[in-house]
Amino acid sequence: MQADNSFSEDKKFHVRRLQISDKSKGFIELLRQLTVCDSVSDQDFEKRFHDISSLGDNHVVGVIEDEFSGKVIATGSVFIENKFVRNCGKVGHVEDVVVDLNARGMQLGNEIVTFLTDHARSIGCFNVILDCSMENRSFYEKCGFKQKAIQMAKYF
Ligand code: 16G
Repeated sequence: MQADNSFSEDKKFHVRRLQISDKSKGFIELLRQLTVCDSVSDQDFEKRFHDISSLGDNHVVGVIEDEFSGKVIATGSVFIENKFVRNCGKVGHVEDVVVDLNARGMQLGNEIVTFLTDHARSIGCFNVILDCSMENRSFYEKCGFKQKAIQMAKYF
């Protein structure tokens, strides 16, 4: 069935790593659909991009670009934490997953989360964890996650 949006149902989207040019393709505006994300100067964006890139496979931001519109329509990241517990194991933290409102219903969120969890597994993580709103719980359950604990936060 055709999803209620402007994208073709049989179009295949692929996930790739974030590039500096994605700032001009709506990446910041997309993050704003998830939470507070003020405008970021080109200079600050490049600095943060290089901070993340310097961590190599330990911090990966994935994006899906709609090649027709040239816009970034989905994103998510995974940060790899090196631990002492579980035989000096590694944990993948999945963060900042968002799909553009006009691109929902095409499994793009699932593609992003699969990309991030596959990455974490491929570099030896024993698990991947994330925090989400109650309304997104069933989405993450469909992605194979199970509720384990409760989230606690202190904002500064
Ligand atoms: C969601 C995100 C989290 C993000 C938070 C932002 C996922 C899996 N979870 O919990 O990464 O940091 O929303 O909300 O994408 P906040 O700015 O109110 O903490």
